[in-house]
Amino acid sequence: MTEENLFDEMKVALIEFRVDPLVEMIQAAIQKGIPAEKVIEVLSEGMNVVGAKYQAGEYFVTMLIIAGEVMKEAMAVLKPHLEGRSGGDLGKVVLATVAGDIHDIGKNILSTLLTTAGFEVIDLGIDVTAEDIVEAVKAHRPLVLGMSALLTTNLEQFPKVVTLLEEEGVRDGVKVIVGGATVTEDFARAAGVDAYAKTAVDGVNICKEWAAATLN
Ligand code: B1M
Repeated sequence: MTEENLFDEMKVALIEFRVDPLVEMIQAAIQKGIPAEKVIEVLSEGMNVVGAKYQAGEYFVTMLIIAGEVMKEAMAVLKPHLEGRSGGDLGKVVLATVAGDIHDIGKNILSTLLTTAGFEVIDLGIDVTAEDIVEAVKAHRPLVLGMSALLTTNLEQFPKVVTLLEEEGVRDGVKVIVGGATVTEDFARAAGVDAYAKTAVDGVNICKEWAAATLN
């Protein structure tokens, strides 16, 4: 089977919630030497198809929940294969899914990748208010604040947090990065954050650049 065929089959297994074949294909991909990060990218594309099917009325909310569980099983298989180091010596990152939003799969992937890259991650979880996010920044003084949002109705939380960081006098001390399926570069720029990342891998690379600039 070619890599492209394997990736297509993986997406189909995810979309049809067939966990065992998906796990077998992930293991086959790893054995072929395909990086775990690439598999995450492929599965994320599969989740977008699940979302499109939901939007088209073909899938219901229960199916979104099941897809989320299948994705978590896949991540458990991939986690040991993510390249990494430990120690958190690249700096602290505070992460949160914004208020009103409970989507956490992308945030959790980012958290795992940041940890294996050498960051210390303080994960505030889901549905976190702007006030709590800013309190965490004041308490932990991280190098980076990362916010994830998947509902367009809740993207307004990004500028709200930025304004609050400014009001509390801590905006200059922290780099702010945002991401999530419905976030766009234009929206992120208008929200006053420092960076937008389309994928978790892009997000980690941006954080690494910031860490390097600070450590040099
Ligand atoms: Co919901 N959901 N959902 N959902 N869900 C979306 C987001 C949606 C786009 C589906 C659709 O209609 N096409 C839609 C939002 C529409 C919109 O606002 N424009 C939607 C909706 C409407 C809803 C509900 C309102 C449904 C309802 O109840 N009627 C409800 C809202 C609940 C709430 O939050 N208050 C809801 C609920 C759920 C579940 C709980 C059932 C489940 C989430 C389970 C969980 O997270 N534990 C779920 C799921 C699974 C999805 C879809 C299908 C998949 C999301 C996902 O996990 N993708 C999603 C469709 C889609 O995304 N296209 C959808 C895989 C994940 C790896 O991708 O999180 O984007 P993502 O992360 C990527 C990148 O974006 C990036 O890295 C990751 C990997 O590269 N990234 C970052 C993410 N955060 C980052 C932060 C960074 C950097 C990169 O820096 C800080």
